[in-house]
Amino acid sequence: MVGRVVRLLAGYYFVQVGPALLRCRARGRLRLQEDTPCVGDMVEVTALGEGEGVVQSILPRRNVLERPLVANVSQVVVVAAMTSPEPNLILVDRVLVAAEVLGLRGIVFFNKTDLQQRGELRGIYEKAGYSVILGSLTCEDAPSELLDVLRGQTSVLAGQSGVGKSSLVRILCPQSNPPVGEVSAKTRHGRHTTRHVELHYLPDYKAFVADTPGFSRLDLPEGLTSLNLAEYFPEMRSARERCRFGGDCRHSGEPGCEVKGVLLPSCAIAPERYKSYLAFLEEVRLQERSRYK
Ligand SMILES: Nc1nc2c(ncn2[C@@H]2O[C@H](COP(=O)(O)OP(=O)(O)OP(=O)(O)O)[C@@H](O)[C@H]2O)c(=O)[nH]1
Ligand SMILES: [Mg+2]
Ligand SMILES: [Zn+2]
Repeated sequence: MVGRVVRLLAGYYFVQVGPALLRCRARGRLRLQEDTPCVGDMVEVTALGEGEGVVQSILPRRNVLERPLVANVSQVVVVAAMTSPEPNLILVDRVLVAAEVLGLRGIVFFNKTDLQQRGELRGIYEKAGYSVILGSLTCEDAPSELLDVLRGQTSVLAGQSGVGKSSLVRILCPQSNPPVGEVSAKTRHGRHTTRHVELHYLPDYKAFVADTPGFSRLDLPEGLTSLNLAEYFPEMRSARERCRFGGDCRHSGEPGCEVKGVLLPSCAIAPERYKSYLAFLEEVRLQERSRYK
């Protein structure tokens, strides 16, 4: 039968097969192959009874998000907080670029509106075409907009430590009860409470949600070049045809550039997003230089 790997722990693969959770070892031959199962994989398992089983093979993957590592993802929900911790928009944009490279839908959830309201954050990402949800997890129910976007999907929650990823999973899936950590009162940083990726099944929504460890750094995905980077900023894609240099423009101040001349002055691209773009462009250029040396 076919199930889905939801958790790796102490050499065991926990595989969700319908409503049942099987604790599995990988079949010997599979362990020798380079490809070992990761969270999110669809696998062929045989049950041994008593909730145990053996993973026989991994079914072909639709995609793999590298960090956090989850296979067969349909969308990425970037979680940030209004405050505690302060939102790190460059980090949000890193996750969104990683989602774009895989062709995954990106959603931004700004949590902790009970602590601070920052309506301006919405526009930055809506202009780029992303769904933006502002809300709070202090009530018993998750924001309804969030429930709507999760339905039927495999969503990865990704973001800094302390933003409320596990708090959201607790509300969605009370029986799983993942640990939730305090945010340090002094530094207002989270404490890296979640240590492993774990997929939670929400039968009412026919959905999977991956809780993941928070991070404060994230490398850009492979495959970016200084000429294709703008393709992964949806609000900059239209510049490709319109820039004076067409596909040869890096949109960093060239004369006749559509981004500098039209998109930024008309606010079609938010200055915060352009700042991230320039920071990523610099990173990609450095990589290109060291590669061709
Ligand atoms: N005020 C307020 N606090 C919240 C809200 N959501 C979560 N918190 C608190 O924020 C803290 C961190 O929440 P977690 O759910 O552990 O954060 P996380 O993103 O899972 O963090 P890591 O596992 O470290 O990556 C906890 O003390 C939560 O109670 C919210 O909407 N408002
Ligand atoms: Mg957590
Ligand atoms: Zn340009």
